[in-house]
Amino acid sequence: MEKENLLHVNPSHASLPNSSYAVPQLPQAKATPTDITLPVINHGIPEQVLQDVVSVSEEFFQLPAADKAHFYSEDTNRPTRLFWGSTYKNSKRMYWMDCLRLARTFAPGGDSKKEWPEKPEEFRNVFENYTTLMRGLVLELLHMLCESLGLPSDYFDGDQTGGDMILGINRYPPCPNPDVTFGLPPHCDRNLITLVLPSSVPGLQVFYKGDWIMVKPMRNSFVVNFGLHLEVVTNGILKSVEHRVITNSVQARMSVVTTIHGTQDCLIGPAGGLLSENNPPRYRTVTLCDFRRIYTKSLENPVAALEEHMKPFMI
Ligand SMILES: O=C(O)CCC(=O)C(=O)O
Repeated sequence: MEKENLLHVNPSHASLPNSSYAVPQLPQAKATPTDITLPVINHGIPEQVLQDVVSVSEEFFQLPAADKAHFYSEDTNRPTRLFWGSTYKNSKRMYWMDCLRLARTFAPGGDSKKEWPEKPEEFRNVFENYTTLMRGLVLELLHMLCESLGLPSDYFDGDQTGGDMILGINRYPPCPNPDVTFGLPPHCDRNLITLVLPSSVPGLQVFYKGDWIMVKPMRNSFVVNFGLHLEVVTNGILKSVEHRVITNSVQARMSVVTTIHGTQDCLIGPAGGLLSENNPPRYRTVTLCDFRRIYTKSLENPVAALEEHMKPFMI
């Protein structure tokens, strides 16, 4: 697989259809651990905004390689970068995807936009508007989750959500051999919560009760994945869902993934309000920075089940 080839590939998947969705029903979060993926519908983000996000993203990938080459980097510390074939530094395997990663800071005085692509012309404005709206939506969702769990609704306001918002604009070109090639391998998101804006081409699968279930793309909706940070804070009530992306040989697929992060030094541990004699803490409290370092290190060991990587944090 040539880097140059993937950087040249033109997307061919259908544009996002237009319609709206209904409100998510939270599971009985208080009662039992929950491992599901939620769709968010009636989210209030105008359809035109979503269409603009999809079209400028497609246009970006269609640019000549020379316009994209300087974004290409394998340095995982670079907040805005274009890469292909792998998400994990230590992985020896390559995957059938291109990704443009964008960081947006909401810290006073921060201006991450200046690092973003200037082409297509509308790119920066479209994503500045989108990330602002997405922050509002995510905070609202977190408030709802907290109410459903019996936590103060502002539990995640502040440093728990104070890190950069990281977007992954993923493009999976048609793959000549989908039977042996993943778009993305099975993984759990490490951050607090993720909202995926999928295209109409299926490909995202979640692991549920021993089977890989295809997530049916819903028009103008977001798929919500709970991250490991949320799993720890909820003491395992909201489990991070293992998911992967499969490829197909006919149509390119795109997804725009919004991830919410805490500040590096924020503490991740079970929320006191969820603990009791019958529900003692299942996870240790660590800084986000340590959580990421230890979890990433653990991924270097080839073990069977993903949940093994959470062992260093389990009590
Ligand atoms: O492409 C998708 O639908 C999901 C992508 C994903 O899981 C990720 O970027 O971590």
